[in-house]
Amino acid sequence: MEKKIAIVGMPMSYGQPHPGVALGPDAVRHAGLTERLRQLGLAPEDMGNMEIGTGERTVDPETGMKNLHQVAEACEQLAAQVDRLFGQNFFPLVLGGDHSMAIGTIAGAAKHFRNPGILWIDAHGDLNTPETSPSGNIHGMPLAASLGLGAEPLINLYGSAPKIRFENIVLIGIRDLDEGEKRLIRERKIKAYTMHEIDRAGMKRVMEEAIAYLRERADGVHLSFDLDSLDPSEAPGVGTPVKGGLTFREARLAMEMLGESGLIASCEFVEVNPLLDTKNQTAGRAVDLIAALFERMR
Ligand code: EXY
Ligand code: MN
Ligand code: MN
Ligand code: MN
Repeated sequence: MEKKIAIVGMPMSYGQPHPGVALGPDAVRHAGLTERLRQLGLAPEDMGNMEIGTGERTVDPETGMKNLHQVAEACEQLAAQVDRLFGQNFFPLVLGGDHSMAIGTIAGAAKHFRNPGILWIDAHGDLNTPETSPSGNIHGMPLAASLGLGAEPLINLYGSAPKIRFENIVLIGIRDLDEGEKRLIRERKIKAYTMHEIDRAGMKRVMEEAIAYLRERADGVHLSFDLDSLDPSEAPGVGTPVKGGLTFREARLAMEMLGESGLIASCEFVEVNPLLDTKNQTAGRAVDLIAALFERMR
């Protein structure tokens, strides 16, 4: 790969309730990320962790949203950092942190494309709005926010809404959707591959279709990879595990095919929580998948 990788840690935790997810970026570093990338002949530059406020946790009495302003502020900073790294011709590799951070990553990356695309690999849709969310947790809302749906401080941060178009996203691995998310996928005809479809067609076919779909529409694709897409037996260190997930081999094949596709311009690996993990296994799988993505990148 010609571009240099910039590693950015995003110790975001305000999007969900479990302590420990802010330690995710360092857990992935301890699992040997830079060493693995160096073995591939790459020379990643580690930019360290973003600074996140330590303000008290809040609940908006009207909408039930949790820590709205803390999330928005941190995402704004991340967007600026990702924007800057693109400007310096880096390939941003962002480590999370809870998935609410994707609002920032996508806002920064979207500035650099006419028609940005997103590949969202997750057990969840992350398509809730304050109206449909059962929890008020913003890590269940980042894809909706990037599409321009949800609270004003989230949808308009670092540029006006929407950051991406409905027809430019593909979801893979989903198996736990709330009613409002199902409705949105149906009504807006969002391209989504559930575990059922992966079981029937196989990951090879699903990735071929997803890659062809995005190649036709987008001029740059951001990969947002939630470790809870993996089966909890492979990745127990996540805040919202859902059984019946991807095997490591399926996920690795997906990363290899994506790397080969040459489509991906930036990526994030999120929701690693070492306090919920067993022997840092989930961070280890994150490193394996990141290596599989870059190993085949042109
Ligand atoms: N759909 C549920 C909610 O909105 O609360 C759970 C969301 C979990 C989101 C995560 C990490 O991908
Ligand atoms: Mn997620
Ligand atoms: Mn998830
Ligand atoms: Mn649910």
